[in-house]
Amino acid sequence: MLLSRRDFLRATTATAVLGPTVAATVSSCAAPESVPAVQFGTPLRVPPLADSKLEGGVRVFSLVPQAGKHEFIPGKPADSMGYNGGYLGPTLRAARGERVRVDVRNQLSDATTVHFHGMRLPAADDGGPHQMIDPGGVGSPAWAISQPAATLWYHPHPHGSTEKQLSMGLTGLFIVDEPGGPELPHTYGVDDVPVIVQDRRLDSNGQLTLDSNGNSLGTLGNSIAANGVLGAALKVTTERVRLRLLNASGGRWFNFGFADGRTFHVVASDGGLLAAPAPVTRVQLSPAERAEIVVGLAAGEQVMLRSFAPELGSVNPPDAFGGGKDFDVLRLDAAASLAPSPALPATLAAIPALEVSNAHIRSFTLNGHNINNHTMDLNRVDEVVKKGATEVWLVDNTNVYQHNFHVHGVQFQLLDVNGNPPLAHLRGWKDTIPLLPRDRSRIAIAMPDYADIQHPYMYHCHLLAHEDQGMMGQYLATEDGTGPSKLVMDGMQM
Ligand SMILES: [Cu+2]
Repeated sequence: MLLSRRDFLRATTATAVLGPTVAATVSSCAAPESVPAVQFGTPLRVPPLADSKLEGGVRVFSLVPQAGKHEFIPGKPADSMGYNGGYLGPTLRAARGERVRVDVRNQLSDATTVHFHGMRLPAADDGGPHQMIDPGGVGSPAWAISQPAATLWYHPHPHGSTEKQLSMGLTGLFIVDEPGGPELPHTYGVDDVPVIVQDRRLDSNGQLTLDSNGNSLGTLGNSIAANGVLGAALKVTTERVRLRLLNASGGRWFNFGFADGRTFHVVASDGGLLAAPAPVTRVQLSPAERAEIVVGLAAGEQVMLRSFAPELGSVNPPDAFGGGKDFDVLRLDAAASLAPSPALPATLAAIPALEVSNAHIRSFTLNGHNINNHTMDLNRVDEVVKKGATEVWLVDNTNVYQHNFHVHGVQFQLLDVNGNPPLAHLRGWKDTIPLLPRDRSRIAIAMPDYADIQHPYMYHCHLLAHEDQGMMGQYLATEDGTGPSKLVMDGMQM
């Protein structure tokens, strides 16, 4: 399989045309002269837990997307966007079985949506590109939480400008709790700490910029932020700390580990706890993927959470495609004495394998920046599934560089990658899978429990530039698995 002409042009733009010197800065960490070297030691900011109120048994949250300012570089406030503040958003938190509603009041000057990534919920409440909220407008998605404890997240999904809105800071976490789970560190902000990792492209004035510089992956940042902080440090006061890692970058992949090579344990994937803690020295996350890890520290030590050059298969040249670079992310500073932590449980959760012997099988080919040779059409229904059914989707990346694949409204199980069983930390519930060059992966999906003949769910590459370019399709979940090939437009704000 050869590069398509378009991919070839993108690839050569990043290298041959610009020449090696410029190409090196496309994905360089140290680069532009404009961004000062980062000193680690700034306290990690922990997103506040969102306030909520109970209204007739419904837990109600309020999110206000708004423009603001955020200092990545001290003394140089950047124009930014956030929820209920200038950058990022509060952490929403609710338990399995609860009914929730999120009141969204859009104070941006652009239309937006709030998509609940990884949540099982009705398509009309999913916050995809059909649920646009105009400037000054209000949205009130509501649903019952019906899934296991997990680190989910929320972000905008306006078709064609998702990369821009996320890059400005519109990102937050939604933690689902489930009573009676295994004993893991769970004190928010103390030994259970969210870490939203993003590469940001900053200019010499500390302003956020979008500049793909011809790069096929979209904008690759020259700075690495943890919860919006460059050079962040976390004071650790317990023997073990749980980090909820989210790769909220537009196109960059991270390959997390510790500078001293220590072993740590992955305890949860995108959609919840693993069956058992998986000991690793690296965990690679493509954009939108999450991993919860537990790492042990000794009193008084410092250790750096680092992203090592990601393993991107045959991608070449690696720099132009987001590889080839190490980044320091977050320094862990252990206190002189540490409070005891519970031992890691031997087992975490039951994850029964989805029964796939009679499953309907669909194929999705990622070819260039399209899926099955279609780019996104907001009016076209690409697939119709039966609500509650189990299906097997075969996802085939024919490109010579990486993509990933996210399905809205569901969690799924990765069955195999090129015929091989997935790595241990990818064997739990997932909503986004990485696809290295030429990867063919099979996933078993428990389809949504909600039928709706009008409102579709999305599936797409979560590299935001690709998504914006239309590397996305739509599926309806209906009572009997049949439905129209065009959407019935009913009250949609397009
Ligand atoms: Cu892609």
